[in-house]
Amino acid sequence: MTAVAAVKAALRSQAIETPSWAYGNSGTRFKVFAQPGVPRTPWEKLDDAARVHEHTGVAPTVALHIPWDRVEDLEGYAELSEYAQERGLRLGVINSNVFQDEDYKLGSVCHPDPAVRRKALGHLLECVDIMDATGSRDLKLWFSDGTNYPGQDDIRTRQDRLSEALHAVYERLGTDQRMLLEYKLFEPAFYATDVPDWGTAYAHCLKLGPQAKVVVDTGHHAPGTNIEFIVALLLREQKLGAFDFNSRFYADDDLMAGAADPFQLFRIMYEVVRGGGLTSEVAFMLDQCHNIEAKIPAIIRSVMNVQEATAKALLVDGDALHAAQSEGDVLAANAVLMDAYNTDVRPLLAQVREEMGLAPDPVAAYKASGWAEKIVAERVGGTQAGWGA
Ligand code: AOS
Ligand code: ZN
Ligand code: ZN
Repeated sequence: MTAVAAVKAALRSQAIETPSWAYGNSGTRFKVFAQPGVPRTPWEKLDDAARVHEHTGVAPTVALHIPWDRVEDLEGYAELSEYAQERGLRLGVINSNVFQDEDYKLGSVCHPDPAVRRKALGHLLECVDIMDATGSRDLKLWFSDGTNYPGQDDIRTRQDRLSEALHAVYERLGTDQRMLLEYKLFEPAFYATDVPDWGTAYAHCLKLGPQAKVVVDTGHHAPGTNIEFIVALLLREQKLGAFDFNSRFYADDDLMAGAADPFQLFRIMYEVVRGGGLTSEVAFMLDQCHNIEAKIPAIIRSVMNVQEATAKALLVDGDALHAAQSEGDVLAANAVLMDAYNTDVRPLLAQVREEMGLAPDPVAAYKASGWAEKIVAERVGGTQAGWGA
């Protein structure tokens, strides 16, 4: 296989998971701007996700969020999974939610009250039941747990409580299932988050075993953090389970992946390629919200941004880079990387799409499809999906 053919093959087989919540209404704590045509049910979210996959060819799975995508019972989840399959999709990562109940004011699995901890654990275990029904491999755990004031609760005891819950969930996993632990520097807790960084997530996952992996959400770091270093290290330790891609200017902005800092996304994807992480062992998910822009084309654009960063990473001339690095030629080594980054990969990706039988420009194809007008006309009445619904 020629080098270009190998790059194309890698791009064809890449899979980017879209989040069900990105299709619903979202906003900031100041205002949620509702958009016409937004899905009212998990089924309608899958209809929209199918459009993203139809036009990009690389977004075959959809992450669910419980309870935002709650259906009647376990049979309902199995039906939802069939519905997805009929549309050429599969259900992906199950996202748990132990942050939206009154009971969780002081935390969930780290809460000082054992009854609240039991309730939170019950939800996490229920999510594994749902995974059994949907055929999902991964459970994503993000905890809003933390404290706002020094002394509010005992930092170390909270780690013990966290560990206890994680072990209980781990034991419940089937042999082919995994749990993905996400970290976040701050928010909603402002003094001490219980899983604030990759080190904490890694330490817990290491103790749990091989089915526990770390999720890197690109928006969850302090400004200036070298995220690609974290990626390289986690891959080396076989502990990188997934990405939540999005981009940020300030904090957890959840803007379109690759929009604010495409160079950072390239550097991350380079470490993924370098570390052999471009496989199904790493789930490449988007975790974004489209507050003011049209949702489906924004998701398509985000998928394309990840593809572009991946294509550039795949184009890095490994031999030339290795030679320059071995000779200690700093400038030449940097130039190899920059050459790849500065390559316009849009024609290559257009070609890849045409070879897959797709239109070369997915956003234009979506616009021409009439789907946006159709959903505005048809999705009348009912309650639109959105944060907390
Ligand atoms: C929260 O900040 C996170 O990024 C999570 O990944 C969260 O689970 C996701 O946004 C769905 O609620
Ligand atoms: Zn996330
Ligand atoms: Zn986040």
